[in-house]
Amino acid sequence: MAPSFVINGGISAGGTANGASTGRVASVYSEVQTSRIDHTLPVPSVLKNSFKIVDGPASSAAGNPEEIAKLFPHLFGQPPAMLVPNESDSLPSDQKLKIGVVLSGGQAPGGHNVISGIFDYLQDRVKGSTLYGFRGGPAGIMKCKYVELTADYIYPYRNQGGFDMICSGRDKIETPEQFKQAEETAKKLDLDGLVVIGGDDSNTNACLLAENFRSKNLKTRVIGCPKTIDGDLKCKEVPTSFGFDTACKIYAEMIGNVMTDARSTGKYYHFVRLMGRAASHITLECALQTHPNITIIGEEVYAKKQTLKNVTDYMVDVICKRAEFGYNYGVVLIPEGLIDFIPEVQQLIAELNEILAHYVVDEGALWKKKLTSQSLQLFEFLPQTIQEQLMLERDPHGNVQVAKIETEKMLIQMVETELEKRKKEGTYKGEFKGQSHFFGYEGRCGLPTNFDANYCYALGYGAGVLLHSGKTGLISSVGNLAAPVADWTVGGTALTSLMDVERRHGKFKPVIKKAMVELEGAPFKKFASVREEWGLKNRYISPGPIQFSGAGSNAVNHTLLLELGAQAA
Ligand code: FBP
Repeated sequence: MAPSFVINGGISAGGTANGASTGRVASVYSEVQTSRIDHTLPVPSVLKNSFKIVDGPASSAAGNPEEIAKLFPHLFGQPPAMLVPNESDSLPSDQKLKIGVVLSGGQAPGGHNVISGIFDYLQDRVKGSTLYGFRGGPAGIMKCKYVELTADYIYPYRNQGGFDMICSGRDKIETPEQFKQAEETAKKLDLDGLVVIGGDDSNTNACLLAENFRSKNLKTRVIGCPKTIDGDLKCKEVPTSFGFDTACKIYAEMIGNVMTDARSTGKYYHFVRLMGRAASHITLECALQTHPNITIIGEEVYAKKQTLKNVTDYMVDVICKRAEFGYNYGVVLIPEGLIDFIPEVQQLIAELNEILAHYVVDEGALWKKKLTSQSLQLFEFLPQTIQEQLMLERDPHGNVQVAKIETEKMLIQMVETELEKRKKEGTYKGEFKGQSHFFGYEGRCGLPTNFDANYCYALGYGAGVLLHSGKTGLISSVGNLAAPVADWTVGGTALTSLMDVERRHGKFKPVIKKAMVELEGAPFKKFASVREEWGLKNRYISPGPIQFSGAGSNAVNHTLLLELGAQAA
């Protein structure tokens, strides 16, 4: 069925400026896509019947609570909320709500299901309500570009990957003028609530917006949803971010394939850089799923204060030992953010950030004089392509765009140089050919796994409940995820409780503390206990494509299971 559109702000959904619709048409879908649209999702049993909301104890912050309290005077200390079964519904059903939703930041499989969940909640429990989708990310809020989301409109996107239902963007609402624009939109649409589906930066922004609206006595409440394939937005109450499960399973399939390729030809070392920005969760999870010969975990490199030379030497040691066994092939996994974890490179990046924030970078390279001698030495040592990539414009949140830094190519060059040296010394007799890969965008818009499809729907449905109950400044939280969906818990966690302060663009700003790979955590420990064996022997696993029914279709990823204390299958 072709969707019926109600579009405002000048550009149609799916996005052309001339008003032509590029929205999805379910009639041209593949059989798998079609079967997924009509797939009925299981929901936590607490959502099926009557419930009430119970508040927990007052919350604090992840760090620097005094600073966070000053930055969020209206929200700091809010308790977590939990849905519990009740004899009758505790929320009014005769109220009509006007809710807005926005997708913010990078795509993550399942985003469309969050929107479906909010929509279905309003349809089921607050009939006559309206859901607006802000188009193109936070800029859609500021420019008041929105589409009214109807049942027909949402239908082709159910259980489908991508963010194209309303599209996303990386803009930030941060200046007083931008907050004013957001206020005007909230007033114009008479919004009761707004759901911000985003990562750590976007949820920080959601909290700032919630604080701002409350300080102005606006009725618009704001709820966040944990999105990012990177898996670094999590805490006890939010065990994982959506999209991580699907993205890792897609990359693991591809890694399994290159492993088989390596084994078949016996002549290549595949260097695979994996997305994940700062944190190495994706790399660690993919290693647990596939058993590569070499895996670098950025957080370990940082903790051990390793240099680029140390990392190269580790790789070369394994390659030399494998050559002695007659293996001149292998698979190496590298996290996207590795470069940012090496203390000497981190120092260089911090200095470059300050330079880029305060000075015009001149062609005469006078700016280089502002680098310390150690950083200048390192900068000059890096290949020119990497130098250029390090100087690229920061994203709107002040981060280096690690997706654009080709660390895998740099490491191949460094490994080659070291192997040549060892060959001359007579300590290496093998052959080395590196093949570089970057798996990132390939995993961000896949059809969501059963896990992500169910998780996102529950997150969206829960966000609807939180807004209906008048909550603001919370992040939708679904827990007990190792159990069957029926037993999942649903509630909200104070966004301020996830926050700390950090230096960005040369100033202190509130940020949601990124959850990095814990070296004392169960997933890393499991990996560390087996990596030596994987290095020398070939214990490759090829997980194959994501399944939606039958064997493995409901398998929860290793990271989540190990973190929850359950055994990975
Ligand atoms: P979010 O943090 O916004 O979810 O982004 C995830 C991510 O896929 C990172 O892994 C990657 O570094 C980045 O987006 C790439 O950004 P872009 O889509 O702007 O190239």
